[in-house]
Amino acid sequence: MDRINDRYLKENQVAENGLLDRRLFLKKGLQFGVITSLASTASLVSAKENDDVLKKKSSDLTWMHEPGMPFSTYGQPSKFEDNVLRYPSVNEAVPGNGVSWTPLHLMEGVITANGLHFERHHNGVPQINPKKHRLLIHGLVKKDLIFTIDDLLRYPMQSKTCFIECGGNSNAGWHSQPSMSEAGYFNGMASCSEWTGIPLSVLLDEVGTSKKAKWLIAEGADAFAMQASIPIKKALDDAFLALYQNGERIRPENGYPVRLIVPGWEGVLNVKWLHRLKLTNRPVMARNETSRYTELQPSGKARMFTFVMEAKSLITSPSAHMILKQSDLYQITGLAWSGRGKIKKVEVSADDGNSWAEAELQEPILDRAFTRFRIPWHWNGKPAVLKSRATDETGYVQPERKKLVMERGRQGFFHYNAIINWRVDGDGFVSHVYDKDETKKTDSDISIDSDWD
Ligand SMILES: Nc1nc2c(c(=O)[nH]1)N[C@H]1C(S)=C(S)[C@@H](COP(=O)(O)O)O[C@H]1N2
Ligand SMILES: [Mo]
Repeated sequence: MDRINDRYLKENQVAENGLLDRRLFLKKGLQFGVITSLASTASLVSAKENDDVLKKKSSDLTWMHEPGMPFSTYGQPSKFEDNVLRYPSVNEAVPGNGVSWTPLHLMEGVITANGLHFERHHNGVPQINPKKHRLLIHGLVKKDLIFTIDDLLRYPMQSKTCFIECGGNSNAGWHSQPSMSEAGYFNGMASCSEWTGIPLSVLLDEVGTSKKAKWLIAEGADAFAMQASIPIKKALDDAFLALYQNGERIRPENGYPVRLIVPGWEGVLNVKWLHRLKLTNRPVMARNETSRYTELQPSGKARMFTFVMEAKSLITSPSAHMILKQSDLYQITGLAWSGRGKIKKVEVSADDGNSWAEAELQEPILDRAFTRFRIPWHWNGKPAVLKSRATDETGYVQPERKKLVMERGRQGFFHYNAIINWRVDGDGFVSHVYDKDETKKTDSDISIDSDWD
C-alpha cells in the first residue's frame, strides 16, 4: 500500500517522477494525516515501548540508570559513529604520497569537521614545531622579511568560509566505466571550513612589492617542499594565510602552523606548511604545473594554469551504496559550490534529466563555499535516475558528462565537474551510472589509479 495520498502528490509535484515543491517541508512540515510518517513503519516505536522507556523500565538503557562519563579536555565523536571516516588511498611505494577522501555522503550541513577534512600530501605530514618555523617573503620586494608564527599571530585577522577542492577531485569520472565508490570516496577531495588568518595583501604591503612582480611562488616546509605559482593579482585580491580552521589552530595534516588559502582555485595552490613566498616575474614551472596540471586538449593545444574550480554539485543522499527501503517520501540533499562565486541555483531531476525542479538552497549562501540543497521526492518504487545541476552567479551551468568529455577529450585528468547520475533500481539500491547513450567500451582509460594531485 502506498502510504502517500495521490492528491497530495499531484498538488505538490513540480517535475516528473515525484519531485515535490522544494518548500514543502519548510512550509507545511510533514503533514501528518496525509502521509503517515517519514520514518519507515518498521522503525516506529509502539506506545507501550515508549511508556517503558519513559518509566526507565528497560534494563538495556543503562545510561539512564547510572552517571555518565566525566568531562573531557578534547571531545570525540560518539563511538556509534565510528564508520564516519576519511578513506585513505596511498602510493604503496611512497606511503606519504596519497589522499584521504572526506565522507561527504555521511555528513550534513556545509562545514567539514576538522578530523574529516580531506588530505592530499606528496610526502607525508611534517610535525612542525611552531617555535622553529619561519616564513620568508623575498624576491621582487623592497625589503625581505622573515616572520615567526608569534609575529603572524599578532596581525589583525579575518575569517572566510570557503571550500578547498583538489584539481584532481572526481577524476574517476574520466574513466570509461562509472566509479563504484560511495559519493564521498569519489568526490570528497573537497571540503569546506571557516579559515581565519591574515590577508596576503597586508603582508605584501609590509615587504613592498616591486611593479615587476607578476607571480608569487609559494613553498611548503614538507619533505616534498611543494611549490606553486600564483598570479600576483589573485594574491592581492583574496588570498590569505590561515592559522585557524573552524575555530582551532589548523590540524597538522591541513598545514599547521600556517597555510595559504586561495579561495575558489585549485587545491594545489593552497600551499600547506608555508615557509616561503617569493615574488617573481614568471611562474616557477614546478612539477605540479608541468608534468601535472597540463592537459592536452582535442585541438592539440594543452591547457595550463587552469586555476578556477568551476561550478559543481552532487547529491549526497540518496547516493551510491545507499538503499531506499520502500516507496516513500524522501529528502534529496547534496552540495554545490563554485570557484567563481556564489551558487545561484541547483536543479534536480528524478527522471534522468527529462524534467528538472529547483531545489531549496540553505542559507547562508556564501561566496566560494559549499552550499547545501534539498528537495522532497516521492519514490514510487520503480527504477529512477537522479541528477543535480548547479548554476553559479556568473551564469555558468554544470555540464553533462558527454559535453565535458567532448570539449576536453580523453587526455583530461583534472577539473572533472560533470553532472553525476545516481540510479535507484527497483530494489532501492543506489549506484553511479553514466548516461544511457554514452559509448562504453571504445574509450581507453588513462591510468590514474596511483596518482591524485
Ligand atoms: N606543502 C604542501 N602543500 C600542499 C600539498 C603538499 O603535498 N605539500 N598538497 C596540495 C594539494 S595537491 C592539495 S589538493 C591541497 C590539499 O589540502 P588538504 O590536505 O588540507 O585537504 O594541499 C595542497 N598543498
Ligand atoms: Mo590537489
